Amino acid sequence: MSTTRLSEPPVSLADEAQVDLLRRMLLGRRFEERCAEMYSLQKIGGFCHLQIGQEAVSVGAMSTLEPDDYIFSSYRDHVHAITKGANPRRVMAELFGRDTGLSRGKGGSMHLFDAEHHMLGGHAIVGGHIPLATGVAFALKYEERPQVVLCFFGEAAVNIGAFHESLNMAALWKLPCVYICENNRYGMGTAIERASAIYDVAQRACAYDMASETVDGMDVLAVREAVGRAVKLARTEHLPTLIEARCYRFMGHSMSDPVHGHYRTKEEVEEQKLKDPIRHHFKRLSDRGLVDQAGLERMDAEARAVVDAAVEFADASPEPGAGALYEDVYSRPYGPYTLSK
Ligand SMILES: Cc1ncc(C[n+]2csc(CCOP(=O)(O)OP(=O)(O)O)c2C)c(N)n1
Ligand SMILES: [Mg+2]
Repeated sequence: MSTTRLSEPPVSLADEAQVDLLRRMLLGRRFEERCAEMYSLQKIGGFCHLQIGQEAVSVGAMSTLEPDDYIFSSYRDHVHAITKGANPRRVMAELFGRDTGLSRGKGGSMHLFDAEHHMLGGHAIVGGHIPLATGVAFALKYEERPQVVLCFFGEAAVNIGAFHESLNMAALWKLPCVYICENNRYGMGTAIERASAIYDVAQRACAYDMASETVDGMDVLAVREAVGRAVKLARTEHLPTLIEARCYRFMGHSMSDPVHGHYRTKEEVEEQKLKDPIRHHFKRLSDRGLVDQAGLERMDAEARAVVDAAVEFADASPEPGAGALYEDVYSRPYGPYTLSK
């Protein structure tokens, strides 16, 4: 039994769609930069984990999806939610704890949910959402639906028991789930080498005879191609895949952590910033004459305008009233959420 590299050909992408990947990463980056600013102004409370540096994973992976496919994310979820279609205004309002937020301000940064766009969280417990994603994949197959599930998590989650139980079931029952490990090398301040018996996360799939692939997570097109192959396998044959996207976060673990702390050097962070996925993709596109500096600046201005509007909307929104404490506590009266809805 060995780790398999999937053999489907790359998913081709029109030039305009390649430019769109740049646009989406830029929006994610600008959104997160404003989150950092708003956090320091105490507009955002609680925890706040930024994805700056890792945008190629969420944007590349989700570019392979149909709008009604499902995703799950960890607490580092802002860019995942926006890329899946959540309105940036409602995401920012959720971070501000306002009534107009995605979950009416009750979830906050780590628990972004958007049922309309099939974004099923935002989960703060490391690895806790992996069985949930597996369960949704089971439901999709059981209900003979064509959708697939993408489940994003960090590399620290692969040492959690639920990860192994989920991959075993997904392989055994042939479930349409793509497990995407965003391996940014650190779980808080602990390097993977200090926490894991093996560092090659994709190898874990061998134990379940599951297809797997390691991909450069700083390259949006490489991510798109790898996830595209896995999504096709899930959709057509109901087969799961484990993807390891090797990436790097440029910020600290959360807003309460310094950028490099004692666990990594300034030099390491600076060296990784040279691989900035946005700069890398822009260079590729400009070398091909698809975008020039002026085009990039226009796109940037658009992204900043969306984020400005999101902040303005959130700031002007009311806080939830006291009565909200008693609302949305129980699910609908006819029993659990059903995908058939
Ligand atoms: C079960 C559980 N244990 C510990 C924590 C505390 N914790 C929060 S984030 C984190 C690190 C997770 O790292 P990783 O999975 O690599 O994701 P990243 O933060 O790098 O995106 C830990 C240990 C938690 N939230 N849940
Ligand atoms: Mg990590």
